[in-house]
This record gives sequence, structure tokens and C-alpha cells, in this order.
Amino acid sequence: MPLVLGNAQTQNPIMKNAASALRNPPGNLGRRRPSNEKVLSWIEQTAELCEPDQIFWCDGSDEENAFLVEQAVADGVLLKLNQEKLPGCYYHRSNPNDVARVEQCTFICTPTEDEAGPTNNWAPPAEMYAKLHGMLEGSMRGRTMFVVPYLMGPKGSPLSKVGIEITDSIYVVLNMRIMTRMGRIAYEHLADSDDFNRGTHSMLDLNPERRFICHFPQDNTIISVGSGYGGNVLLGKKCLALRIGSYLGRTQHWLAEHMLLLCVESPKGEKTYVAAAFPSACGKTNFAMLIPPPAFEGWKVTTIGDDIAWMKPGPDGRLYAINPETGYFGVAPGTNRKTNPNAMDTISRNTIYTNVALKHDGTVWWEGHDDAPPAECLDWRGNKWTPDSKEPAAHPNSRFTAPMRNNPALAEEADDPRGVPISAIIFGGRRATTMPLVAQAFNWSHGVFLGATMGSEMTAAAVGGAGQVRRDPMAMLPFCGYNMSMYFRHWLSMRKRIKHPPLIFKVNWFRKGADGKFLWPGYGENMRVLKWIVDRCSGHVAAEETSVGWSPLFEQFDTRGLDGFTREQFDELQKIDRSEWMRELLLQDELFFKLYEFLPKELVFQRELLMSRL
Ligand code: GTP
Ligand code: SPV
Ligand code: MN
Repeated sequence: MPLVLGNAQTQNPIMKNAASALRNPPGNLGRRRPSNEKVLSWIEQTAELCEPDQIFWCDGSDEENAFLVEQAVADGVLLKLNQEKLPGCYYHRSNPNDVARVEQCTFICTPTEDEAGPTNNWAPPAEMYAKLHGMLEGSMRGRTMFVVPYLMGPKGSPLSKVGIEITDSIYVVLNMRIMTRMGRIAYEHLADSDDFNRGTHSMLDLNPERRFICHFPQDNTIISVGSGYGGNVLLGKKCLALRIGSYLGRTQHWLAEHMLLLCVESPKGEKTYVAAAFPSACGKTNFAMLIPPPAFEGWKVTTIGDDIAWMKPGPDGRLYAINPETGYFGVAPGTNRKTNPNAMDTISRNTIYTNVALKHDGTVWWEGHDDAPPAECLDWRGNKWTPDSKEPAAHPNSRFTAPMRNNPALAEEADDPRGVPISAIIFGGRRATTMPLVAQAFNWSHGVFLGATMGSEMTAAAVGGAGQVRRDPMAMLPFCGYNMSMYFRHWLSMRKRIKHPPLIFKVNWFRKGADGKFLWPGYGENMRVLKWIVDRCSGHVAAEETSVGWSPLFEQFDTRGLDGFTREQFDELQKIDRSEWMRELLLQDELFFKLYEFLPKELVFQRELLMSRL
């Protein structure tokens, strides 16, 4: 593997992001245009604006992928990792100024400011279009413009949606191929319809001053400039599946949510489907791939999705959910054989690693990896790193992009166009204090209140403020494509449309003791909480009423095999501290105050009920 090391050391430590002019693609590659006239004319217009050297029409084939990977390696955008140890795996470093979502540069461009609401950045569409068009003018000169058609959701599902992303980043193309059903399948789904999302992405010069992620919900259009990283540029993910999706969901009576989807199977073979919303870097991927502890013999958890759920009432009156994605763009640090063996298997092949550390044998490492820190390696910036270095070797928001097909625990339902019927919805934040391990909402409105008032410590997934507690309603603060108050109204109104609504729960894996250590072991042990939730759905266990919701009885909370776990520890995890809750109410008030204008009265009422119970 000396080649890998040689490459990494001689090239610019900031890997190049832009593809240079493409080598001449063999055969028909890159030349297969769709027949849809609306697609063709939109591409033509965008090409006139951006002036690329050439247009590469992606078809999603294996042949195309092999060609583009080779090109990306030749351009220094990707580095080939040790193919014996990590077959099909590649490595990428983004520009150090471009390593996470940028919420301050993310805009919802609706005709009025009220439509975007007080939690979003807003700009008038005409003004923003003009500004962005100015930046896009000639932006792809000397570059290739890739046309990436993709389908969000299983083939043939009424919930699925088509997007087309224009991009000048070969890295984006290769990631989109893992994260979505990319290629001809999207054109087939679209046929000659005009109903597709128009996404335009150009990296420009990666100048943070010229970085804008803009959504035009009324036009089903996204324009992203100045970034090459993650949720800023993989437009199917946060931009389409959540921001535009939530906007469409409101008028079309469905929900687009920042939720994982899993199936719990009991030893008797009964399946329960669960959706859970945790903010960015707060445990969705881990929970979706959970392996039950040994004491739970016969229990099985399978993954449907790890980040996004689209949910709509079905003909039988239950709420059905699909995962619109086909891959995981997951947080690397903290991922290891002990915490998440399924993820480790998933990322053992055909995976793109971004901003992790690079070892001399052409493999990768990050903080919290199973392997001991390497005596020496290259950090995420490409600089020499040793265990004495002060900075982490991997960026805290370093990620893997891996196909869901690799997941040993992938649910057979993951491709089902009908989706799965949801029995429980879980909301959960990262809170060192105040919030109990688990509580069940009294009813739908109370559940919406629990989700709406959620707070969480900020993480490295977004630029700025890590560690501070902020309100993150339903884990959607950065992703709701319209007025948050109207979004709450939508959630409340969905109750009337779902004859058999899921039960709603709230969890917190992150409560800490006086010693600063987590009170709950988390990860696979979260199965204990999940089992209680499943048992509540089937009516198998009782619960105790507290001021914040229904709480498990210690006797009915399964602690078999959790060595030395005492009732005192359980009580500490479930404790409702009045003075902490008084502070919590004030923080909740701040959000309600900000949203006051359109805030539904039901939530104000729920707040009053909570106060009187406390
Ligand atoms: P996004 O992809 O940003 O939406 O994140 P996510 O919600 O999928 O979070 P993920 O599962 O990747 O976990 C993020 C971080 O939280 C990782 O460093 C995990 O190791 C850590 N984590 C996940 N689950 C638990 C848990 O149950 N307990 C504790 N203490 N940490 C956890
Ligand atoms: C998140 O931040 O919630 C993510 C990563 O899942 S990104 O795709 O960058 O949004
Ligand atoms: Mn996410």
C-alpha cells in the first residue's frame, strides 16, 4: 500500500473538490439523455447560465460508477483505500472551512416572511433568484456539469418523489448514488410529468461568504452554492426530503420527518414498527441498528431507515412510513464494534469516508474506533497526527456514506412501496439534566407538545454552538420548510386523519449524574426502553402517571442482565426535579414566545396543564 501513503502525502492536504475536465467517457456513458421535454429544457437553461465544458447525463449504472470513481481518484477528489481491508472504499477530505451544515446560510424563500416563520432565514424569492443567478453565471466554466436523476422512496410507491440534481461535484454524484435510487429509474418514475424537484448545486470557490442553501418551496426548487459537504449539497436529503418535503406534506396531508424507522420483532414473531426523531448526531443511526443485549434472546431489531421518514395515513387508518433514502450518511466518531456492530459491518465495503483520519496502511480511524489510536497518521486535514496531538484526528462531524444493502440488519420492508404501519413515535434529545429516560404522552396533543418543546444540546453536525441547549422541535428546527407554528398545527390536525394513531413517547439517553458520567449505558441497552414502548403499544404493561407523562414501573422495566442496575439508579434516571422543570418551562416559553403569532392554542393549553401538574 505504499502508493496510498505516497498519494496522500504529496497531494495538497486539502483534497481537490472539483472534477477537472472529464476524460472522454467510453461508449455511450454520460450521453444518455432522458426524453422528458421539461427536464431537457431546464437542463439547457441551466447549462446556458453555468457554461460548463460538458454535460454528463448520469444513468446510475455500475459501469458509470466505475468510470466516475476512477476519474475522482485521478482528480485527487477521492483516495483509494486499502482494497484488501476495505474493498470498494474511498477517502475524501472536504475543505476545512466546509465540514458541516450551515444553518445561518440556509434560506426558505417564500413569497411572504410569515410562510417561512421566525425559525427560518427568509428572503424574497425574486431577490434570492437574482443573487444566485449572478453567482451561477459562468460558474461551471472548465468544469463538468453532472445531471443526477434520483428517486426518493421505493419504486412504485405513491409516496416516492423524483428529484434531479445538477452539480459540478463528482463527489456529490458518487454520494447521491449511494444515498438515493439514482439513475434511469427516476426518469421511468417521472415519465413525461413536470413533477420533479429542480436542484442546482455549484461549489463556486468554496468561499464561506458565498455559501447559500436556498429553498423555493412553491417552485419545488433548490439552489445550493459555495459548499461541497453533506446536507448542504446532497440535495435529496435535508433539502428535498425534509425542507421541501415538509412543505408539500402540509398541503398533501402527510408528514416529512427527521426520523429513523425500525422494526422490533418479539420472540413470538410479532412485529412492531417504530419511528424516532432525535436531533442531528443524537443517536438515530445507532438506534436504528440496535442489537438487543444477550438477555433479550429471540428479540430482533431491523432497520428501515436511519434519518428520514415520510409518513401518510393508509387505507386501514394506520400511519404508514417509508424511508426515502437508500444509504446512510452517518457520524463516524464513536462508531465501533461494541456500540454499533451493524454499522461497522455496513461500512466495511463500498463506503466513502469523509474527514476521518487516514492510517499509513490505507485504512481509516476516528476517535472512539475499536483500534487503539495509531502511533502516527494523517488527520482529517491531511496533517501529521500522533496521540500527543491536541486536536482530534477525525473531525467530530466526519462521516461515512454507505449503502443500506450492506447493513446485516436491513429490514425486508425497506423496499416495500406500501411502507410500514407505525405503532410508536419517539422524540428524544440530548439532555444532561431534567429529562427522564422515558415517558409516554397522555394522548396525541400531549405527544405533539412533547415533540414541540423538545430541547437538545447542539452537536458538531451544524456549524457553531456545540454543547448549548437549544429548542429543537421534533428535531426539525433546521429542516422545517415553513412556519414552525403552522407545522405544529399540521401535526395536531393529522390526528383527525389517522384513525389508529401511533402512541407517542419521549426518551433521553444522555442524562448525566453528579460525576458528569452518563447515567444510562445506552446503545444496545436502549432495547430495554424499546421493549417497554412495544409492550405499551400492545397493552402488556402498566405505567405510572407523572407530571410529564406515563412512566414505567421499575418491576416492569426489564433489567435482566444489566449487572448491578438498582432501583435507585432507575429512580435517578426517571426523576422529575421541580426546580429543573421550572427552568425548563422558561426555556420552552422562549420558543413559544418567538412562535406566538400562529401558535396553536392546544399547545398553550398543554403548557398550562403541565404547569398545574408540576
Ligand atoms: P445525524 O446523522 O447527524 O442525523 O445523527 P444521528 O442522530 O444518526 O446520530 P448517531 O447515531 O450517528 O450518533 C451520534 C453520536 O451519538 C455518536 O457519537 C454516538 O456514538 C452517540 N450515541 C448514539 N447513541 C447513543 C446512546 O445511546 N448513548 C450515548 N451515550 N451516546 C450515543
Ligand atoms: C444531520 O445533520 O442531521 C445529518 C447530516 O444527517 S447532514 O446530511 O449533513 O445533514
Ligand atoms: Mn440527520
